[in-house]
Amino acid sequence: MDAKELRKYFPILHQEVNGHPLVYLDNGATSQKPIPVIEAMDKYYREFNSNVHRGVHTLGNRATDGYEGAREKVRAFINAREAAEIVFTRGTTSAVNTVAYGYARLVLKPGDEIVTTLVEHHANFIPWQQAAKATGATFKFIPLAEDGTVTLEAVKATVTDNTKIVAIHHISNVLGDTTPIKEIARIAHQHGALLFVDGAQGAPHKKIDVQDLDCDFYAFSGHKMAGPTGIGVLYGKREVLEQVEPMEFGGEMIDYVDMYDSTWKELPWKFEGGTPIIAGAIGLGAAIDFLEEIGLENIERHEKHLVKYALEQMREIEGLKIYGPQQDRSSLITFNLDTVHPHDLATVLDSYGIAVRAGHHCAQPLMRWLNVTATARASFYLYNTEEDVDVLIAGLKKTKEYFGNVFS
Ligand code: 7TS
Repeated sequence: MDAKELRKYFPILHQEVNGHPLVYLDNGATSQKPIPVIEAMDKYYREFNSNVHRGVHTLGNRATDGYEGAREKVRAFINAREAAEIVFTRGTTSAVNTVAYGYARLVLKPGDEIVTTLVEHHANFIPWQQAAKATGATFKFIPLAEDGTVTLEAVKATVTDNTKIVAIHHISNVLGDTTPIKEIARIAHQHGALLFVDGAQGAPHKKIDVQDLDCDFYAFSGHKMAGPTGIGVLYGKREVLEQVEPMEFGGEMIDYVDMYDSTWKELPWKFEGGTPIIAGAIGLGAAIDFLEEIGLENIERHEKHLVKYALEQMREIEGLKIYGPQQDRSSLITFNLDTVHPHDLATVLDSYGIAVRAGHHCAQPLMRWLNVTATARASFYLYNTEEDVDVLIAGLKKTKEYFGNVFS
């Protein structure tokens, strides 16, 4: 895999920001889009824009084929058993809410438990917290190891026969750790609980096989994996999704509507009320083709190399603190530099054309656990290079020098 070669497909990368070539290291927030994705959506709007599942006219059929074809691409991408197990959502956030509202809030009762961790992104935290509050269920946390990772011993010690849902990240957007999903699924299932996996930082960076992982749900967002914003995926095992009620009612999702009651379409359409995200799904399908052409294994290897390359140099910078596991990290590095506020750090880096994220990363409970208010984060994707890392390191050194001079 040649990252430099791949950059050709991403027009946005070829620009200057503040007089410097753009170094985009905010892929954890959203990734850039390659030409085939932009063109697939453009083609839909120019050539066969139409609503889906409705008519018999030619454009409508082409749009339906494009939309349902994308669902099949997602199915193959994560090796789901059938396309009916792939629900299109707006993103990870709406996928979690679909299950929190359509299942947790309807079936949980006092005494039941939802088990999660303090590492979760708010998207995989607040919907469960509020479902627990609404139902009287207990909201429980798996204790973290010193470096913030989740050990199987801790999972075993937390999950009980009262646990109904375990909700956990696959890869953390702050710590970059990978949780042992397959083993956690085994523990959850031994206790009769369902496992919901937040794969927002998993699916873009790693080959996912939901049958092998044996999770009950797996959620991810198109925009973090070279696809467009506004489209995401809720995977669920058929027998589990059958038990989830739709939370959006209206057109497209019904079977039969009577004066005082209605019935729903079969899976997955009962969850896709209203005109669906047609262009988004087509764009996501093109993104999947693009990623598969490169190979998820190659992408993962490339990113791990960049993280290792960056970590080696970052460890040399005095006063730079890195959060999360020191080994076995996925595609991102979260850090703080001396007492420089991460927003100031990100602002100085931006003046050199380097885009990193600063803030609480939608993980306030984790920030509190880490005893910080905010951090900076550099997150990589397939088009980042060693040169990008070199520019980041030089930027960090200049920032240190700048603030050192200001404060001394
Ligand atoms: N879960 C994780 C682990 C995430 O990293 C994010 C977004 C979400 C859920 C929510 O995804 P959405 O597409 O529904 O918004 N993470 C980030 C981030 O780290 N910086 O900006 C968004």
